[in-house]
Amino acid sequence: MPNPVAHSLAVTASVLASTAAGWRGAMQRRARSVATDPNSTPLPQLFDMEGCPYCRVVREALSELQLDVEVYPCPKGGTRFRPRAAELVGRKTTFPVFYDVERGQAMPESADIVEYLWEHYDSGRAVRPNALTYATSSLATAMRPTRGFRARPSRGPAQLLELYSFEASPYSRLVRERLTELELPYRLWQLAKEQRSDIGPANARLTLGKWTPVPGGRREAMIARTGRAQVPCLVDPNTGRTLFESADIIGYLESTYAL
Ligand SMILES: N[C@@H](CCC(=O)N[C@@H](CS)C(=O)NCC(=O)O)C(=O)O
Repeated sequence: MPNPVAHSLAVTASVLASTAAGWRGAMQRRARSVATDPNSTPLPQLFDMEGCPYCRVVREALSELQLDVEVYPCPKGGTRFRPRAAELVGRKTTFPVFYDVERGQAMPESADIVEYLWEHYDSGRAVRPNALTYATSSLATAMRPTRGFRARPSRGPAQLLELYSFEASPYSRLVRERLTELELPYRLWQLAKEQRSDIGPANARLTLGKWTPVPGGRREAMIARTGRAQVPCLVDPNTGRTLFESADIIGYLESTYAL
């Protein structure tokens, strides 16, 4: 388990990171909510690192589009998935790299990826990140300058882990940093807010009266599967564990996969 004081400071820095980036990637922006489908395959693949501002811009779009992906972390010094990213692009590449498995199309360059995502997954709307998007994303990285960038020794899981998250979630960021550093691949289930009453921590939602999830939406599906609608939530099919608290998840990843 991380030291509680250090963890609280990390959460504060992560809140500042999300604030710097204008809380992009907190609300879904599709015309309507799309339910998560654990059986939908093949999912697109993202080769990224949590601390990279260019990768963040892509992950924000993925959250807002509610597009679930497989994430293959490629931290600096990482050896597990970097070769595959280079093979897909056909040369040494920068990150992020997005691979649309269904269409057999791989691409680097965050602005091109974001444009592609909105065009192909949201009925053709043209959205391209601008200078302000990148400046604020870089500011978010500056709040956690040493995390989610460099590879550390780890053992790889036989099956992909699963993470419920949305890009602006400060607690989820801390978990994604560890997943990056330990080069642990995961299915990312998007849980961006679907309605105003989803805003706020899971135990203190900004709603008067009883909170109910959007019918047929992602929170409803998550509750049916895990019993709660709260991020981060890590499901590890390798051990059968489901964990909800960021400190517990980080402790679990360290003790199970770090070397
Ligand atoms: N113009 C590119 C820039 C991407 C970029 O420079 N990414 C850095 C990480 S933040 C990178 O891949 N560096 C080389 C490396 O890590 O091997 C984009 O928008 O995607």
